[in-house]
Amino acid sequence: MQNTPRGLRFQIGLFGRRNAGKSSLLNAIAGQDVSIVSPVPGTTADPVNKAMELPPLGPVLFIDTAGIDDEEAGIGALRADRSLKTLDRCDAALVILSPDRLPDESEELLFRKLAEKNIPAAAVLGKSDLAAPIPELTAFLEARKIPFVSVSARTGAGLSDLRGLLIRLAPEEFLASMSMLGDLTEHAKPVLLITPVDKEAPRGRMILPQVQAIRDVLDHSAWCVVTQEDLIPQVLAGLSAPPVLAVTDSQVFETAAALVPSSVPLTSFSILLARMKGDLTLCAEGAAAIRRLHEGSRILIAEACTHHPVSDDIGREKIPRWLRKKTGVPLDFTFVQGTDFPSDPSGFDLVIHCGACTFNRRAVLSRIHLCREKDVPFTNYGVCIAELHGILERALAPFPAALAAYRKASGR
Ligand SMILES: Nc1nc2c(ncn2[C@@H]2O[C@H](COP(=O)(O)OP(=O)(O)OP(=O)(O)O)[C@@H](O)[C@H]2O)c(=O)[nH]1
Ligand code: SF4
Ligand SMILES: [Mg+2]
Repeated sequence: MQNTPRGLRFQIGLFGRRNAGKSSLLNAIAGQDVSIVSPVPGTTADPVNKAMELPPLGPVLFIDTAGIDDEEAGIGALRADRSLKTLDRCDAALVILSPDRLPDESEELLFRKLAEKNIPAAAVLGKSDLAAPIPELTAFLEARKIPFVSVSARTGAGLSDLRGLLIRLAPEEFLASMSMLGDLTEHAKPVLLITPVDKEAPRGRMILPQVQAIRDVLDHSAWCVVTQEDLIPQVLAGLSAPPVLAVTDSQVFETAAALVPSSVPLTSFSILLARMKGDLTLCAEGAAAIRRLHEGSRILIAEACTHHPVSDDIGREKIPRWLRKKTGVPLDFTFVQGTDFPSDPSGFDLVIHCGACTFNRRAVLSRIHLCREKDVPFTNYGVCIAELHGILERALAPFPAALAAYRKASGR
């Protein structure tokens, strides 16, 4: 992910007066000393970039800047000016404020510029270990609809709220920028798509994930062959080179795994959707928690829409049945739909979420974040079913980070 081009990273500027604690905040988020910190105002003279992976959001770039209040004739004013110019490459801005006073002129100007440029912004009330925010300040921010969090870079308090806030600030283009499988294709090379046409398949058409996959292959100037599972050997024999990737419907994964050579990366449509909609690495890590379930473990099964359960419903019946079979013990299930997702999922041993086709990625990431902050493993139907059928390891092969997280969480 360190190789992600800068343009595909969510770029977040850290702004504020000198000594506000901008560099300390960056170091606290990064968990390492990236930017120099000192009690001397004006320590950061030039913008400092730090690219990192911020789960569950993905690749981000923080830009630490010089204080906007530096009025020292010449160099100081130039630094402040350069900080404001940094705004032009920010997708979002965090303004680090002192909690014990109202914003001064330089900070008000900054908020005005952010609004003019339409840059999503939030306030970070820093050094919360030293002072609580005064009511006038919170009223000022609420009146301007500027979201805020209290954070201490020294103790780490509030960093988790800050990560949640960044999910809310992230632009839609960034959240929706992940392609379904384009990054796994190669120019002019084939991809094999395996789609059974059984009685559950809709008559006369393909389902959306299959159509999306074909479109994505075409968008990336690759090509694909679509087949049912029984013709895999003939299709492979007819290709002059092996496919760079094979994607199968989960229902026939075992057959596909037996027929597609192990040298060809094989995954499922639902794994690709889990990656596109949420965070595959965290879902894979979460699925490893299935092995740790014990008698009476509490499992939350959450669906994003409020459809009426059908007979042998996947969420209400199939997954609970497979989980009981796998663990061999009675388990305690709770089912929620729509907006009933708990604001505090602590107490659950595992959360299994549906594919969330009615949600955008931001909503899924917010739920993942909520669980992560409470140390509750989170996975989704597709990844959970792959684990229950013993195929997750192979299906994760094209995603080394997710595979490594899964193996580590499984104690292997
Ligand atoms: N107690 C406490 N001190 C903090 C915190 N954050 C920063 N500081 C202190 O505040 C001072 C300034 O911190 P910096 O992170 O260098 O501030 P900055 O905004 O980057 O400052 P410039 O680079 O000079 O603009 C240092 O002495 C830090 O140790 C915090 O959360 N709590
Ligand atoms: S995957 Fe879509 S249709 Fe299925 S339960 Fe979730 S939101 Fe509803
Ligand atoms: Mg600094």
